[in-house]
This record gives sequence, structure tokens and C-alpha cells, in this order.
Amino acid sequence: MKKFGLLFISLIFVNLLIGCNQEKVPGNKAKVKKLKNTFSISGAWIRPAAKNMNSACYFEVVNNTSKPDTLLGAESDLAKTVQIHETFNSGKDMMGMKHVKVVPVKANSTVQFKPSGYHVMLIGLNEDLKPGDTERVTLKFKNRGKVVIIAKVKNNR
Ligand SMILES: [Cu+2]
Repeated sequence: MKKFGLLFISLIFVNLLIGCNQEKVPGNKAKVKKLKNTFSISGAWIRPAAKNMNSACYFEVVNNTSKPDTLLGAESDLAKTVQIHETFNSGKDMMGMKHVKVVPVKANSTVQFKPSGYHVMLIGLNEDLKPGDTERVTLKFKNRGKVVIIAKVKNNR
């Protein structure tokens, strides 16, 4: 019974969160409608770096649908090798990175790719990435297939 109580409270909490989000766009019902049932990638950016060096691409996967998905990988002409990485604390304030094969995206959830977390690692750049440039990175999802994102080259979000 306790579990059900907790679930119930969680649902109320989620409803409150959704309610708050909708209040941020007052009087704009069209915009609220548009946000529902959408699967999108937002705020994509890439750190500047010189040719032959490494860089990383960050973004948010916003899944406002009831269907989960899984990020299977990424591809881009920008670098010789493109991998999904996760930064983790390897102890004693040392940060490490590991290659992750898949990133689950639950229904009605947002997965952030950000510094110190998940990122698309661009290893061995084929060209200089300068602030102000816009570049393409393709994300491969299990259910939705390939999604091309346009990422701005800049120093931080
Ligand atoms: Cu990395």
C-alpha cells in the first residue's frame, strides 16, 4: 500500500511540474499544444576546437510523447570517430569518460547531454570548429531513426 501512496504522490508532483511549464507561456495555447506529443532535440552546441583535436556536442533530447526511445549512436563528417560518452567521477576529484553504447530516453522525459554528463564525442576533427559556425550531427534513435541536428559552435551553453 505504501508503494501506491508514493506513486500517487509522484503523479501529483509530475502534474504540478507540467502545470508550471504550461504557465510559463500564458495566453499562448497554440504554443502549449505544439509542445505536447513532440520529440525534439534542443539547444545543440559544440565546443570550438582545432583540426585533429577532439570536441564534444551537447543538447537536450526532449521527449514529450508517451513512447520511449533509445539513442543508439551518432555520426558526423566533422570527425574521424564519433561516439556517445558519459563523464563520470573516477574518485579523488578525477573525472573520466566512458563510451556508452545506448542512452535510454523514457516517455515524457528530457535527457540532457551537457558538460560533466552525456556528450557526443568528436574524436579527431576533420576541420577547425570556430565560434559562430553551425555544424550538423546526426543522432540515431532505435524507433525514430536518424535525426539531424544543427549545432552552434560556441564556448558554453
Ligand atoms: Cu568524451
